[in-house]
Amino acid sequence: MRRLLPLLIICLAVLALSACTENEDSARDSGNNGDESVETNADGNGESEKTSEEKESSENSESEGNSEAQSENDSSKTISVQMMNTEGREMGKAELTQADNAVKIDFSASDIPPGTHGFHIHEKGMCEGPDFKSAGGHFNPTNVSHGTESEDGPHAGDLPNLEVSEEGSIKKELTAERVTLEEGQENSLLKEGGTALVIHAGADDQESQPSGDAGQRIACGEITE
Ligand SMILES: [Cu+2]
Repeated sequence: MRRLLPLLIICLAVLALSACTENEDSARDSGNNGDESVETNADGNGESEKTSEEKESSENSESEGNSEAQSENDSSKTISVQMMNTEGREMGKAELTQADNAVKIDFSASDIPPGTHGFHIHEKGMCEGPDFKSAGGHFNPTNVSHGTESEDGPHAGDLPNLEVSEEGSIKKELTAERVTLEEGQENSLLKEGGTALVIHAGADDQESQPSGDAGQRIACGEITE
């Protein structure tokens, strides 16, 4: 037994050494794994940082968009409309501004036959002479009857007649109470394609359908941005 004892000790020492080496290796492995997992976390953090930056920038652009939309709906906005006669010559103009729940129309024109003329907002912002039929019918988003004398009326685009002087000129301020310049509204004059101001040869009786028996269109102006 005494002879075997040193051998046993050597064997035990070798076993212990090899066990230590294994532990060190495994410790190193686990250390590497640890490093990898740290890297992964770092990447993950980086991505999440980018995402939050993207969120911030998209929030900023959204808020910019809102402020633009607000400025578009600014009540101080004025739309200028040039009125053309059947020969394509400018004979008047209108300045449209947003009032509380209406649109104020500051209108002036010359070179019109004296007398009473029908005056309406038509549904398309396109004035192609000489008949101006391109402007379509009256602006009528709620699909009701024409004229203030109609039970089921008037159209949003119906306006009072124009009284033109012997000199063939007119200057008038009126309020269109059933329309708006605010975009996105059903009754907006600035809807897609716009709308148009139209003057007729005769008076509007505010009763006949669909347009007051006002006769031919003698002038037209596009209401667009
Ligand atoms: Cu008309």
